[in-house]
Amino acid sequence: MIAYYHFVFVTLFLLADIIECQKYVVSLEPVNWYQALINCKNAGMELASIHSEQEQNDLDKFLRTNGYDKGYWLAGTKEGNGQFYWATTGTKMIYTKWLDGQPDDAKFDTNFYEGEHCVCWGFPSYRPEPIGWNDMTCFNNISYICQRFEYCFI
Ligand SMILES: *[C@@H]1O[C@H](CO)[C@@H](O)[C@H](O)[C@H]1NC(C)=O
Ligand SMILES: [Ca+2]
Repeated sequence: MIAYYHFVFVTLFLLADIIECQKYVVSLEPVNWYQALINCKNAGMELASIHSEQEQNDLDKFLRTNGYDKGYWLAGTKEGNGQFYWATTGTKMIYTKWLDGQPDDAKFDTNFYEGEHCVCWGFPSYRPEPIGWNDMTCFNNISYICQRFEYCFI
């Protein structure tokens, strides 16, 4: 009997594929981009970044199935030369999913005409949320998405 149970356990283990998968958590507490970066870290996670169409679609699916419909900070920001990169991974932004007309580096009186240097998912004030990214003033207070890799079975 002991040998039999052992066999069952080993078989299940070998049949299960263990993969890395992304876990997302949304915070609806409105904070600026810098605070979002810190809050995710304090939660043992990272502000979300998107590196492929697959990740874009996964995150979109996550937001829709959980009923989220707002703008959210992502980890994208700009270097001095205007090149966008992901602050959490330090990597240049290669895959992008900008909304039509974005990034527009819009200059308003509310950002002291300094433009928009941080990246968010959609527009915080639009319903329904368009699918894509927008550059926004880093000091705007909006919701944000944290992510973490976890192991999961498929
Ligand atoms: C963001 O929230 C902080 C703290 O409540 C506030 O001091 C700040 O003025 C807000 N920033 C903007 C751009 O509304
Ligand atoms: Ca913009």
